[in-house]
Amino acid sequence: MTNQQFPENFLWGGATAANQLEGAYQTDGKGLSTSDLLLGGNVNTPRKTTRELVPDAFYPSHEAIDHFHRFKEDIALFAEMGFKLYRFSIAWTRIFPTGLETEPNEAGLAFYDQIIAELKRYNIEPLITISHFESPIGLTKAFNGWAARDMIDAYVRFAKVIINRYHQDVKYWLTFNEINMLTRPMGAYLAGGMYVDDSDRFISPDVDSEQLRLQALHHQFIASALVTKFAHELDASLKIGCMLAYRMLYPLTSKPTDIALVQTATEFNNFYCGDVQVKGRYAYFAKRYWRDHDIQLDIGADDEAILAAGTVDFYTFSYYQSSTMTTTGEGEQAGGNFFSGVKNPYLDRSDWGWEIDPRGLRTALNQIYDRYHVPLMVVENGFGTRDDLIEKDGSKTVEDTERINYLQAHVAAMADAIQDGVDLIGYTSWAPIDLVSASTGEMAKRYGYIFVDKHDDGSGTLARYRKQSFYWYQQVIQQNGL
Ligand code: BGP
Repeated sequence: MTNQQFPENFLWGGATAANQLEGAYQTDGKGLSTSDLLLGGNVNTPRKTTRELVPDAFYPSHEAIDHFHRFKEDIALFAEMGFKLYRFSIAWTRIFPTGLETEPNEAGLAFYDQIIAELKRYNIEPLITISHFESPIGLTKAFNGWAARDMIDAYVRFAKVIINRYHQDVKYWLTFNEINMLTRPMGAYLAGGMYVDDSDRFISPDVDSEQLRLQALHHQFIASALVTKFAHELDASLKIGCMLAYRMLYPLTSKPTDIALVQTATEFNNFYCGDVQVKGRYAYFAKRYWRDHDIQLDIGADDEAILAAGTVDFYTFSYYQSSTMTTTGEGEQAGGNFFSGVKNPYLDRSDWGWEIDPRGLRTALNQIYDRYHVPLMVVENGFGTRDDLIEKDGSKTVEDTERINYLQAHVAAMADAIQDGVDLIGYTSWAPIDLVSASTGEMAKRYGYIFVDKHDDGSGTLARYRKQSFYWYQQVIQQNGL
């Protein structure tokens, strides 16, 4: 029986990022990336950045879940669930170890040749994120990452190499993961590759000014537009997308200043980036924002034309939660990845304080589609929780009912949005397999349909086990919906 709520060729799948699952951080000539210098943390202890490797320190990305050596097993499991689409990222430092080389590292490319060949074997469409929170530390050292315009050339060089190599097998590309992370202080290191020493949750007021972040973001916009144009000229069938952490916002009260706060934050955290990438120009409110915040952007003479010539074909975003804001000083702080707010009295929360709001996904899909009218994909959505491996019917599994409930409600919200008229073409949940958490560095915060025997102290056999959600998702895909 097929479900008519989702289009026939709907792209169901999962999403990962190289630094959170591959491991093998120095294999085959790979250089160090910003994520390789990020220490482990947990829900109470923030991750710290380091400038050089610290002996005996724990860096979760160094081994991660060793997907580098186990990708065949992992992709076979994705295929068993019936994936149509798999979103993954290419580690920049496997291809250009310091970012400054002029020729790519063939061994690094050979690894992704194998990944793509394996996906093709199972008829799984690849969706590649060109840059997912891990620029070469060589570029941070050379010019403080995206703070410098030089970063554009380095990125374009990298992107051209991989697009040239893979465009015959890879139709869908995303230029930057959660590009709007740079509208928030926490984005400086993860998204911007800029130094933030002795920082708490990657924020250091000395070096992390909004001026610097918005300038870095401008450089990413230019880089993204140049690569989008290059890809379109190379092969007109390629589809290049943007990727944002969509911030679905609610006012805590009906006070007009709360409503206004939500409006301006919606504009700045979402549309500031979306408009540049989809419409090819800064939004009308940008100038006012720069004036009010004393931001002077260095914008090149050709930049306007570059942005206009490099607009994306589709819009993708991550959605985990909504957040609630107020000017009243009321409300307790809620949890969240990079976009938290105050606690919403009507919502439940995960153990990490992330609010569960499937209805917000339907609203977000409508807000985005109404503004841009391009095809949409939800490329991250999932429930991070602790999982217990149990013995059932002679094999090991996890009874992850909470995760199934969360995902089921979000799939239903997508079905509703499609009925509303939204052109939603795909869904890749985060993450199909347990991996290292980006914000806390934990393994204990698990998202997968597949349990990986790996723990926060680095121990574990790395064996993979199917959770109950594995069978649930397999059925969803088989039925093309719930
Ligand atoms: C997004 C990132 C992902 C991923 C996810 C979940 O912001 O794009 O890399 O990690 O959040 O967050 P976390 O891992 O912190 O739970």
